[in-house]
Amino acid sequence: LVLENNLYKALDSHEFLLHYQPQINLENGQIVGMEALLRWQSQDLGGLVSPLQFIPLAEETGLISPIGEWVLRTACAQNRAWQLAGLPPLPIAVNLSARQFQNKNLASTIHQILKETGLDSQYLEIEITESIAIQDMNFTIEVLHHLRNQNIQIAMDDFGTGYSSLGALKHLPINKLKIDRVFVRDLVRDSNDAAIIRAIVALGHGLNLKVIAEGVENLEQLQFLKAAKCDAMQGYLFSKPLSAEAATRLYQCQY
Ligand code: G
Ligand code: G
Ligand code: MN
Ligand code: NA
Repeated sequence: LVLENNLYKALDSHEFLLHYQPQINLENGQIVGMEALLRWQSQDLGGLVSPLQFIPLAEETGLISPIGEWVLRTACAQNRAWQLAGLPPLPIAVNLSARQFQNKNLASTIHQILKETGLDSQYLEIEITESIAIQDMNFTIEVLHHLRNQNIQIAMDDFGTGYSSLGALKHLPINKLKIDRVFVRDLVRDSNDAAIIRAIVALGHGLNLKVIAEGVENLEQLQFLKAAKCDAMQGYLFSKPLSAEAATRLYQCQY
């Protein structure tokens, strides 16, 4: 209940912020995108609260709707600011929760935010999970087509941990698979994980999708992924999620 009361106040008191984690092309080492990750700097709770702790509550209370809009607007505005500063344009990835995805106004909300911020739609990437996608397949396909028709990029997050059948994947208008970090974690020691990653890369490329691996923490993992022809990676090895200022510095010094 304390958490709930605090969450109500958090938007008005500007306690939310975004961190940004770079995504790296495995062939040339360049930044190819940024993922926006929500943080709550709570006065009353005395520190940074993880989205794992408050997204479920935000969903239950309906607060996810204004919070989610704030995330989309802030991420798009930041990306536009980077472009206006002369940095090479990159997509910014934003995570969507289940309830946000079910909101009938999602496509028009996003359209409005892109217009407001002046960001070209090709530089916004929406991340959804398999569990969100399979809740109502026909609805999911319809929403994703709406977004794709606006030229927004779609990534399937945490790929491999959910239930989406390969048949479902065939019908989803997506651009990218994000290999969940559970497969990356032990891939050097566990030949099953290694085999699963090779299979996901082959599957993705066969379907004309980009494939990115999450949770890359060491050079052995990086080398394996490179050899497996995975397109990109994200993880502590290159960078943790960074404040807007730190992400900007990193972005600037790469180009
Ligand atoms: O960044 P971190 O590891 O703390 O994120 C924990 C979880 O919270 C991840 O599953 C991530 O996808 C999710 N998350 C981070 N930011 C957002 C957000 O803006 N919206 C939603 N719905 N989930 C987010
Ligand atoms: O569910 P999603 O993929 O959106 O979650 C992304 C989360 O993973 C981020 O919140 C980030 O904090 C976390 N993360 C990013 N890189 C690494 C990593 O190399 N190792 C671990 N353990 N977590 C990571
Ligand atoms: Mn994500
Ligand atoms: Na993920």
